[in-house]
Amino acid sequence: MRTFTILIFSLIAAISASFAQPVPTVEMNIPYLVTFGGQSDKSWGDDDFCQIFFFVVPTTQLNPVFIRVYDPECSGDIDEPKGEYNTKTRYSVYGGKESFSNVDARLTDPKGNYKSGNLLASKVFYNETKYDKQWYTFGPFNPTEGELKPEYGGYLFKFIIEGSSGDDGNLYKLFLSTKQDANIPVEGGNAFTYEYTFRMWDDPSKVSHIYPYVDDKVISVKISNFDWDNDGMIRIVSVAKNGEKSLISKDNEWVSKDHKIVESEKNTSLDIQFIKNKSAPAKNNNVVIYVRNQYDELLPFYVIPIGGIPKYNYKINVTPKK
Ligand SMILES: [Ca+2]
Ligand SMILES: [Ca+2]
Ligand SMILES: [Ca+2]
Repeated sequence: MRTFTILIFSLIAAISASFAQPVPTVEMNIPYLVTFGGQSDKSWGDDDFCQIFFFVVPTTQLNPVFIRVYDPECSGDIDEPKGEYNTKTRYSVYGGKESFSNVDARLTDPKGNYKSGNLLASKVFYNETKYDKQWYTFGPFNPTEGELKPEYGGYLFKFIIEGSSGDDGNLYKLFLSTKQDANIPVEGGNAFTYEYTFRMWDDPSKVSHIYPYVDDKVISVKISNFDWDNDGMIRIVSVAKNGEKSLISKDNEWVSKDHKIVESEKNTSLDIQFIKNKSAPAKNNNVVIYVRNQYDELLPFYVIPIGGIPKYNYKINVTPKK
């Protein structure tokens, strides 16, 4: 009976293409995540040479899961060289108690005990051409090896990407899969981070999106971004905001701006849009972004936005005149 149940779950997962968990997703329209080697120049667009994602595996997932990385090495056409490719990138998977709960795991900078929890798998990639434009698979992981956090959707797996050495930019994508050798989404799965470092498209007509979740205690958000290279604008669309502009950074600088959150935006996601400069688009633009609430707590960015992609609702925004 148990085998039969597992089989049914697998079938459901296999046909649920709408629950895709590529990171970044198609909707986000972000070409690649990026992590630079540990001796890189920060002005190339990565402030700390480290990225942390949490994969969410619902408790209904009984079969093992895999974390797959596209183009894990740093060489070839996709990546960003400075001189010769000499960058090493370490990918590590953590689960168990404290892997998420430890506060150090949820900071903008890799400090303290951010590698908390049980190390489940780890591998360093250099410039091996056999992994160029290929997928590498971590796992299998039993869902219960993650840290159980029902309020975040199930078992959480921490995935740390660190540029251990070198000075080049490693571009890559991720996928939470039920299969070792294919990208088959986990039904009801998701992924989130507290700080994104990603590559923008060169094509000025392409708009990228990220979706911070605003819970019911948020009354204002502070959006911070690094090294945007003056490339157009960053704006917010939500149920109550129709393209409210945030501040944009120049080369190698951080800027922040506060935005008020209204009642109707609570328990929804914001759509932060990255719109390139049409006449002078920046090339190879890497950018870092995070969002804090009025308590200075970081907001999670879910790849599949909680409550869906927000649409501006004109009626909500009309405030009656006194
Ligand atoms: Ca180099
Ligand atoms: Ca790469
Ligand atoms: Ca940049």
